[in-house]
This record gives sequence, structure tokens and C-alpha cells, in this order.
Amino acid sequence: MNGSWIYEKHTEDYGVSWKINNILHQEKSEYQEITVADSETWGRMLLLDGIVQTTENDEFMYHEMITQVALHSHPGIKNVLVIGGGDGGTLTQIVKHPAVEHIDLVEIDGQVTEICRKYFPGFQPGFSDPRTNIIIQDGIEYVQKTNKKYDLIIVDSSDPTGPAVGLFTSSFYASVFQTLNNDGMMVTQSESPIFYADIFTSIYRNICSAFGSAHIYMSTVPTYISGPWTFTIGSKKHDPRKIISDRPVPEGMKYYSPAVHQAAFVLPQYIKTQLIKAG
Ligand code: AG3
Repeated sequence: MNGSWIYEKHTEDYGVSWKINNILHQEKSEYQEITVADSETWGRMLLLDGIVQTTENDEFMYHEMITQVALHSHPGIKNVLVIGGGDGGTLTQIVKHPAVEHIDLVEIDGQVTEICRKYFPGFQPGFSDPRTNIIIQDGIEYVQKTNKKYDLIIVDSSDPTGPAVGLFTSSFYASVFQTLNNDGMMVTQSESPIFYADIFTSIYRNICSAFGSAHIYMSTVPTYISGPWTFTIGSKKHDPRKIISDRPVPEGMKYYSPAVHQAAFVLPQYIKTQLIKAG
């Protein structure tokens, strides 16, 4: 296959086309169709059930932001749990912090991890770090059953269809709350505020009801439906908007900086209105 297009359909009247050079891998796992494509503009791309999950060239805009904000606002992060994130991009950001002692990554689909290890060399540092422990299991079941407690839980899921549906419910956030230490923090990717407006507001409501409050911040990810992307934090104690001063920013950040950290919590008016309407 040479120079063909992948069409990513989002709604009845909106879709995106990606010109790709090559399909490097495609298979149907127990849970989903996994595709690794090679494109001129975005480099290698991972698609699950036809939806772009990450690309070599803009992954930093997502992975730095889903990790570094919490890692720079919680002063005592030693044990981290990542739910989803089987591509290794989130892991690769976390291991940049020497203060982190242990990371459990719970991914439902072992094939995603296998394939990404092979095709995304940029995510190798996360997989090969001795502090990383990969568990192939349903994240919902894991937080219901585990006796372990974490300082930080990151939910790096795909959209709320297929295996990820349960990761957006209030009962899941209640289990996450239970699985955190007394000053623990959680962050989840919370979708496009435009194309997933209902999900985005329901995540906010559900995290508020589990944690008493929730904090939203944003990034822009060109390869996710139209760009604007949200993250939502539930925190038992620490204010995620306050940057701790004694944790150095890892070298080589391409998106995150303390100034970006602060600015990311400033929400556009249309989003504030959405949240007010949602109650
Ligand atoms: N995490 C978020 C993917 C969301 C993509 N959604 C979309 N394009 N409609 C993917 C895993 C990255 N580590």
C-alpha cells in the first residue's frame, strides 16, 4: 500500500483523512482492531478501532500534559498507577522523575503493549525502566480488587466506546478514590469539550462527586478531533494549580513548562458555560 488515505469518521458530518505511506501492522485483538500506520506528517500513528490514539510527532502535547501537571503539583509522588496507556507514552514521561519509585501500568489489551514496544522506539524508556511493572488486566477490576494505595493514578484511556466505557463512570472514580493515599491525586484524559461535550461534563460531575471538587485543564493535540483536549484532576489534598518549587522540570520538555502549567487551567468561556449548564 502506497500513499493511501485512512478515513477517521467522528460524527455523521465530520471526519478526518490521514495520508499514509504504509500500514506497518494491523490485527484484531480480543478487544479491538490495532493499526500502526506510517505517515509523512505525523510519523508512526497508533489507531484503535480506526481512531488515532497517538502519533510520534504530536504525542508530546498529550503525554507531557497528562503527566507533568500532577507530577509538578503533588509534592510526594512515589507510587503511580497508570490505567490504560498501553502504548508507553505516559510511562515514558513518568520515568523522567527520579522521585517516582514504582509505576504499575494496568492495560486491558496485552497486544497494544506488545505492538507499541515494537513500533514506537520513542516509548521504550517507559517500558524498559526498572521501576515499571506491566499488568495485563481490566483497570476497573484492578482498582476494585487491589489492596495497594497510590499517590497518583493516571487514566490514559481511549474514547468511551468498547473496552473503555467503564472508565468514565462514577463508580470507577469512587474505586480510584479508595485506591489513593490520603493526599492522593488522579488525572484522566477527559476528551474533546466540543465533540464529546456530554462525556466531558459528566466526567467533571462524576469526579466532583467522588472527590468533592475537580480541576480541568487543557492542551491542544492536532491529531485528536479538531485539537482542543481536556484533562480532569480529582485531588484529596493538593491544589493542582500550585506548582511545587523543589521538583525540577525534566530536560527536553517540548510542551510543558511552569508557565504552561498555570495557563492550562484558564478555560475558554464556552467551556465554563458548558460546565455551569451541566450543574
Ligand atoms: N489516549 C487518548 C486518546 C483519545 C483519542 N480520541 C480521539 N481521537 N477521538 C490515548 C492513549 C495515549 N497514550
